[in-house]
Amino acid sequence: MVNKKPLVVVTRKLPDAIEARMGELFEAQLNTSDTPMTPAELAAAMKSADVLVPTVTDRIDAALIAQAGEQMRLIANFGNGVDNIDVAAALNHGIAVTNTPGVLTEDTADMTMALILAVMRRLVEGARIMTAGDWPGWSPTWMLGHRISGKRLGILGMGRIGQALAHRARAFGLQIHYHNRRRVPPAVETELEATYWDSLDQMLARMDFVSINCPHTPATYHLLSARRLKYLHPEAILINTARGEIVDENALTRMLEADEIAGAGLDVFEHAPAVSDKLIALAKAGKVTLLPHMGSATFEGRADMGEKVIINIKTFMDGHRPPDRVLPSML
Ligand code: 8YV
Repeated sequence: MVNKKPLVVVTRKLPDAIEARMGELFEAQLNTSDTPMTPAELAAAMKSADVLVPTVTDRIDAALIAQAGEQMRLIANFGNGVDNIDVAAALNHGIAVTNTPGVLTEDTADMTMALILAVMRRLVEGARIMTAGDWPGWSPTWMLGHRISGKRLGILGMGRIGQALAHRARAFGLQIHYHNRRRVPPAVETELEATYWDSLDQMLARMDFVSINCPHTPATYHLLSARRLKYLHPEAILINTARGEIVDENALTRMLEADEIAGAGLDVFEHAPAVSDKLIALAKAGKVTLLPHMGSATFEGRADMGEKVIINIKTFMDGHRPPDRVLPSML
């Protein structure tokens, strides 16, 4: 085993340069067609590979992990969120888990800001009018949106992405509020002029925009439940670039339909890739902006994520602690 290259099964097509480097370092089994692997194919990979490189689209649950062969030692997730993996089951099985934090922070924060702008200034509706050739000409009272500057933004989850969003939002004149498991250091609060809310309920009731930037864990599943969503006022908009499961999507949809909330910008969905007809109808009506999980979709971001995956595998296989180990305390 010492000189043998580890068998690394990669579940989806990765950037060419990353695949090429993986081919040099490892016995890499790539998925050049990018067809998502079936549960049976994933089980076969768990039985034969030393390392699995899954993505958000692969469900690595306890039943799958139970089928892992003894040689399987590392699940090196291509992605920051690890809610696609039963981490506790993996660790119990003696399989380490790594992720790719830090390198998609700025891109995801950009996309969050983009969604705030899109919803408030009706960017998608405007662009659609132009591509349809339907512009009747300028009018003083047509295609009006709402001013962003001076409004209150409540950030749910003040980690790396939440803080990167706060920096951007301040430049747009927004007032920063946040709720987090732990209060951030005073120096960060001072720099961002951020107001901490111990009570999520109370924060929700006072915000113009709420952005979800926390990970999806058992503790954050439906954190924005039907009960909590009711705290939002009718002019508020909700932005989600984290995970769909954090919001009760049915309850949110009902509130949007009933005009109990003004709009939403969603990059993630509770049952992705399925998106409900009701949400699509709301998007057609210009009430919500929907994106296909594009938060970290930049060439640079995906290359950096791949590089992190390689470093995690290489470090681990060389007998060292990989830089991005996922520990139970992080979940
Ligand atoms: C990734 C993400 O594209 O990293 C994450 O947690 O949500 C996305 O930006 C995806 O997870 C890749 O697996």
